[in-house]
Amino acid sequence: MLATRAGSLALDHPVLLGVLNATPDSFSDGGLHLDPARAAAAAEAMVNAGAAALDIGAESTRPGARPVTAREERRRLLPVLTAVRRVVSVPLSVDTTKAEVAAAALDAGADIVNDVSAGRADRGMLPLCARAGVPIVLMHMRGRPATMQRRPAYRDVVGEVTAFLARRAAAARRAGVAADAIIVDPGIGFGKTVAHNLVLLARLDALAALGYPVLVGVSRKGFLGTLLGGAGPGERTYGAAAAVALAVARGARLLRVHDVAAMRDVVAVASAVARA
Ligand code: HH2
Repeated sequence: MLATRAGSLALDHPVLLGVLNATPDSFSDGGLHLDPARAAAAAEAMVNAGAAALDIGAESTRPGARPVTAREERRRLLPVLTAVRRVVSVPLSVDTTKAEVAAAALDAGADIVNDVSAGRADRGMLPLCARAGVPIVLMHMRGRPATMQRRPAYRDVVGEVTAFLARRAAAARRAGVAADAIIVDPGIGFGKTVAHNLVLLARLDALAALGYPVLVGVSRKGFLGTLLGGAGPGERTYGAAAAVALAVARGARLLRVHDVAAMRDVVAVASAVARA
């Protein structure tokens, strides 16, 4: 179970985290949800379609993305977050690597921090989550978004990613984050080749064995396009469905997705089979 200020997520069944990007440049939904009213409508639709929580970000982390300042990130994020908070009661996570942005988001009604740098980008992040008593997602990334896809190399990608997340979880606990407020994520697409992404998904059980709930984000990502012969982000839903189903079978507890209605059915069936 994951306790948040907006209620608990019972993670005995996998749940969906709907993605809402308040960015002009996200790779699949850039520009769609910068307007607070449109974002709020999209948030309501995702919750009605079965999202147990929503993840709101204002800085794209797609390969090659340029970093934005904390000021610009707050300027994009806060009106959207405030509008979404007014219309939905599910837990909201904020996708940011900056403690200043996370703190402002927590004040505006966010309940969870999703840090793709696992607390490395800003040393204030883990202490902030500890003080606020909010859960944090610790994700593995090799390098930074601007450069992470330049020749990613590992000797043993599953071992290295698992060891990294164990170290970051230990750092979070040293900073005062409760053990049951930690979520780990292999960071599909973050400094990884297609083969790395596939083996991480195939061996997700190794990550789950750390004992923290595992979050996986495959939705619309580039490795699906490669496997599907060059399909664009909007044509990757069935491919994502296969990856989500297998991730659920290997122990994923939170699935970060754009296409909530489709993935609700995928998760319902995959988790029923996994538990049979
Ligand atoms: N993927 C993206 C962004 N944030 N956070 C976690 N924990 N795990 C992920 O896999 C993950 C993430 C990238 O997807 P998206 O938000 O759709 O695109 P962009 O980074 O271009 O905004």
